[in-house]
Amino acid sequence: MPPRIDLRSDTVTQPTPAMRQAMAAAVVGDDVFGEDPTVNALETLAAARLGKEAALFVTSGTQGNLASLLAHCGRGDEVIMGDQAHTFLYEQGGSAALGGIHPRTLPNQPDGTLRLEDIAAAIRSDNPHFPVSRLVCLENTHNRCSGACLTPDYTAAVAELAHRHGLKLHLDGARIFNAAVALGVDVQELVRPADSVTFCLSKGLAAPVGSVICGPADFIHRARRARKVLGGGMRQAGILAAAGIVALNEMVERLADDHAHARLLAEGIAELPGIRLDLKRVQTNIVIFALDHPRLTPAVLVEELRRREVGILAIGGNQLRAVTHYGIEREHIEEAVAAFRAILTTGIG
Ligand code: TLP
Repeated sequence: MPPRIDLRSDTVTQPTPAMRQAMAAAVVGDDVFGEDPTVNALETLAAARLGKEAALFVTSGTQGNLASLLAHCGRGDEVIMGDQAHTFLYEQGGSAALGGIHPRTLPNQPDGTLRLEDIAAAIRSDNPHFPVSRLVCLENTHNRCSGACLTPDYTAAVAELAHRHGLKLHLDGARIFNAAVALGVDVQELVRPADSVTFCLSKGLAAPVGSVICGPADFIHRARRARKVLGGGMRQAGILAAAGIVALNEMVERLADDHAHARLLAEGIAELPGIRLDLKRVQTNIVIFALDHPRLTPAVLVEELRRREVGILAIGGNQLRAVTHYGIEREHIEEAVAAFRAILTTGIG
């Protein structure tokens, strides 16, 4: 049973009633033949919304990033990315395992950026000893960096640097709409500099399944081939795409509520004994904090919260993560804060 107040991830959202209705009513066809009208409608909508030429519906964020990397890079090519990037840490090294793509990691700064000078220094010259630098990847918002937002200016500066050296820029925009809402900018501003972007329908936007890759038509053509070899050629996938259309049309503005709830949670626990949390770093729906408590380890805190029907994740070392999303209301956050307080203050003071 999942915990009643499930802050482990925004991937746990349930589809909305409007999504279930749209799914039941979806007109479908064989998408591998390009004949599913609902998938086609989602792809057209997503491309227009992000200001890109074309789009491709994929099964997951992981598949979207991998198909994008396979479409940009050949075997032995090098991709530059952050050492805290989801693609580096949490996607099984799929681009190396399946694509022979060589990852070059650079230190992610706490704000999710890579230093421009680090990127410039990592780009290889033409030398038979070296792999060919082909691609830079950024992540916005940055999951492992507390949901930090990359700005349009920063993204444009990285794109300019990459393009000047003949590299492309891919954006893992799993939560790009969280960044757009938090920064108060049109999502197109955030993705314009990038050659390709993957965003997720199944995180804060609450669709049950799926992500979308957006980019130029020739790139999407290659990504479509990559999706097929990865086993992602779905057939009557309009059932799923229908929920994605509702997600894009109805679920973006409400992300502001998730951000307000994350802030409420962060403010509620920041002063509790044993918690180390920098409130400035909470910009969107992700709260990452460290536990340094005389009596509790992260695993024990997770277990104690769970007994009080609150779910969070231990993410390595002494760090923990809580994520707000559709279905989590203010009262849930207040309950969660009370649970933290009861656990952390017992036997102290
Ligand atoms: N992130 C999940 C877990 O895999 C850690 C989560 O709970 O946050 N890019 C980013 C930035 C992500 O956060 C995720 C999922 C993905 C890609 C992959 O998406 P899926 O889970 O759809 O493959």
